[in-house]
Amino acid sequence: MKVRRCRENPIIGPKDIKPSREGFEVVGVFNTAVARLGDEVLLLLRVAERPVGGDANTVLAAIYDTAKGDTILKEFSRNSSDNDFSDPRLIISGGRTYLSSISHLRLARSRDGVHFEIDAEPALAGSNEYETFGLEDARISFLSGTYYIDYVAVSPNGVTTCLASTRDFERFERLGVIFCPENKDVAIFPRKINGKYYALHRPVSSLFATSDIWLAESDDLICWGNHRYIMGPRAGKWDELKVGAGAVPFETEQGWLEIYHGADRANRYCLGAVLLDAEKPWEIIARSAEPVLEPQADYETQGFFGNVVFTCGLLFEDNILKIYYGVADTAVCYAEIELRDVIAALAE
Ligand code: MAN
Repeated sequence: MKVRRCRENPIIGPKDIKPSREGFEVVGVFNTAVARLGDEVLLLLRVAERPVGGDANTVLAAIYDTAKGDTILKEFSRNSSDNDFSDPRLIISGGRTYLSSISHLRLARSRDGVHFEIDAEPALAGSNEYETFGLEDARISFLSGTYYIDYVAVSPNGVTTCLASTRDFERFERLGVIFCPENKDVAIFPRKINGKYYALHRPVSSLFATSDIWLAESDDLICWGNHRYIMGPRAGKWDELKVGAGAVPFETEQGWLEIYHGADRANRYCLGAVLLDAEKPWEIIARSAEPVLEPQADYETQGFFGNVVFTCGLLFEDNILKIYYGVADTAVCYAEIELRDVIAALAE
């Protein structure tokens, strides 16, 4: 696959982001949504932060407290056998799972799509019982004049997907939980198909340890039904462990093109392509045998959680996929791939 990685990659890193409050440090900025507004490219970045101040004995984590209406700190002892820090993303303590960082969504603007001005304050941050562990991995779908933002809301109640809307990226309206636990990687199609809204989503079955892509339909973007299984991992391949929707699907002459992510048993995340029928998006026309983008550059293989490329959005312009993607749960990168190369890969 001919991938043109931006020479300035990573285009946004933790050092470019002002922490949302004193005493916090930004540990990652990644998995960004993208939209066009006028002649600007807008990103809704996932910014992951943690409190400064842990030491050899103690790990600190931040949690949004609904009763206090503020973020509080929780301490975990490194010396307790009850605490497990083996996955850098998680803290398992007394049988309960916490996140090692708390994420919010931050707006960034650019005219050239590569150099961004980043807001000093969050656009959307934890503020209710579904968001106490943060907001993650937004996707933006532009539907009849309104930008719909779906994002992962994390709390002890589970990993849910919520919806918000905006027309100007200044005022946001929260529209509540649209997919209950455990469900993330929701990508809403950017137009109605035969009178219905459609979304790809990724429910997880803990009993069978499955993480597959499903399709749902809706009349109002809030209530989703008629769920259909679309596709799952493929044994022995780069997407053998789990798959999830990545970017918002876009239309080509051949059908809807979806750039999704897949992980293998070593938790190496790559991007692949799947082509869905234009009128019946539950029908797969073709799926790429090999990844279209895989962790190869240093900034993709090394970082907070290495060997990860992960997209929540791209711009499809002039027959080019302009992909914004998170690397190693650490930074934001940009790459371009010609549509014809993706179509060729689907035919292999
Ligand atoms: C996974 C990863 C993390 C994320 C949690 C909760 O462990 O994607 O980055 O924080 O899920 O969504």
